[in-house]
Amino acid sequence: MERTFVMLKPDAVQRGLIGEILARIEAKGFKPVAMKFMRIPKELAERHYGEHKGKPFFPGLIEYMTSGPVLVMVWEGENIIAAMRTMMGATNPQNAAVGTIRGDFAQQTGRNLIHGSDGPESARREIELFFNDYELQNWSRSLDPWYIE
Ligand code: DAT
Ligand code: MG
Repeated sequence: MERTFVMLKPDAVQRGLIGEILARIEAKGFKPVAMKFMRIPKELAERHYGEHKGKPFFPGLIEYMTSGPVLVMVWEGENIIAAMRTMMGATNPQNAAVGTIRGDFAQQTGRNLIHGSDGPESARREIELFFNDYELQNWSRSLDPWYIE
């Protein structure tokens, strides 16, 4: 089963959208593997977004991501990396479809509420960056067969 790294960014926390967003992910049937409420140190934010270093929006992005607490998580499910990206919607909320998290709740790229890994490589890298092995729970739910045949 595939795993992905998800983060509710400082604006999601400040706006009181944690419950709303988690309800969507949970209702989909995805399984939580790890969760941590934390303030990201600058160096960690820079490593996480390393691919964007040097771009004009990078300093603002790091300032935003370190401006308050975030909820970092690992979730598990069928094809979950792509599925979470679909549920999140486009990076620019103005292009995000209605029914997606960014499409329903956000207006600007610089305040787009949520991060999700964009592929298996980045999922592995990001999970390792934020979590130790003992923080990742391998567990089974009695309802699992009602989500996955
Ligand atoms: P995503 O978060 O959808 O994976 P990304 O990896 O291209 O998008 O960019 C990471 C974050 O950086 C994005 O969520 C918000 C910020 N960002 C990207 N492009 C931006 C831009 N043109 N202006 C401002 N912020 C931007
Ligand atoms: Mg990305």
